Amino acid sequence: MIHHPAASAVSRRPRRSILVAALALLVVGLAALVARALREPPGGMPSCQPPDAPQTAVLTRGAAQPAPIIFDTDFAPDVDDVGALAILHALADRGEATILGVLISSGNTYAARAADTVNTYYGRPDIPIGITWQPTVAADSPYTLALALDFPNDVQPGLTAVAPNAVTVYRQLLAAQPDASVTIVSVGFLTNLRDLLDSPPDDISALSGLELAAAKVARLVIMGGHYPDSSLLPDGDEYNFAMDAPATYAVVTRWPTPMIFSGFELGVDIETGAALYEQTPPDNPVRVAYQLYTGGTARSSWDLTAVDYAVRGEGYNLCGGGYNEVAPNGHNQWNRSAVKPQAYLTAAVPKTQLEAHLNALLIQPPAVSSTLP
Ligand SMILES: [Ca+2]
Repeated sequence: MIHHPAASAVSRRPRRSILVAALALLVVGLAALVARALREPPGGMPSCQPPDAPQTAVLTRGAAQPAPIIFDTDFAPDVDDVGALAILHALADRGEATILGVLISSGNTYAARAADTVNTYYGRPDIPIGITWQPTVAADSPYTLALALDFPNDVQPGLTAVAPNAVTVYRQLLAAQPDASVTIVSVGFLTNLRDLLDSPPDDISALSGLELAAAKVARLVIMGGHYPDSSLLPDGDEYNFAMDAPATYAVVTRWPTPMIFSGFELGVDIETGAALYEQTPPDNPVRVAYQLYTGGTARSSWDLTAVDYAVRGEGYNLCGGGYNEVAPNGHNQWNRSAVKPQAYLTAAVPKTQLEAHLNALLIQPPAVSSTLP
């Protein structure tokens, strides 16, 4: 458990007069009220302020069914990325999502092939996959090698770039979609999205990356940060936001369409994956990844909650009335001094209910399984 820091000590002064003391108390009280109005204190007052009706309409305007999803993932350091991709396929099998592409934000050599293994297992072997060619985070993994080499996939082997450049794939995918239609779910580093924003017009599109995002992306759902304040975490560091902090800062401050954040605190105690070992076959690559990562237990569901919200939207509260203020070091804080088209998520139902729902998606057999010739 993470505990918020103790309330700061109130300094004591010699009593000059009751009037001075009363005035001081009044000033301190007013200052505290102003501070509380501008930003939520750690562990403090009502943490979730629902967005008003116009903001809610903006934040959910891209929630069409089935949701066209681009999945941006580090797919190496932790296993919840594999679970998130698995439930995205399960939701696609239920007719609730369309998977446009998978983009890898880590430099892990086998991540692209491992992701293609999961896509192939679920009968979608031709989903476009891109990977950053200039990774900030190399990212070792206990499972990508096994998923890449022991299962069917058709991403070419190699020790350098094994898949197209993520920025190129992003530009191709977005240029081909209707305006204001795409939901991007980012569950890793914001490296690719920063590089997309920085991309110039090219043969794919006459629009810059920033213009493409503004035109095509309805919503960006990000697993990253801690809400209402990352100072609740050790050193204020949430992994996804801290590992490529300049990219985090660039994306969260410059992204041109609505953003919804799923924070560390939402997924940490929603533990899923143990059902894979008993209720799915040994040749399920998702089960193998969880086994290799956890040794046979469950794992927190940070990335799964982001996908689940992006596709279904049910079971989560939107908390708005402000914006996500990110520092250049990746620390974040919900700031109520201005309202932007942004929100963070909290659970609207008991977390055990979300756990059961996510586990059911994880063990759902592929609707159509395909193997390579
Ligand atoms: Ca991740």
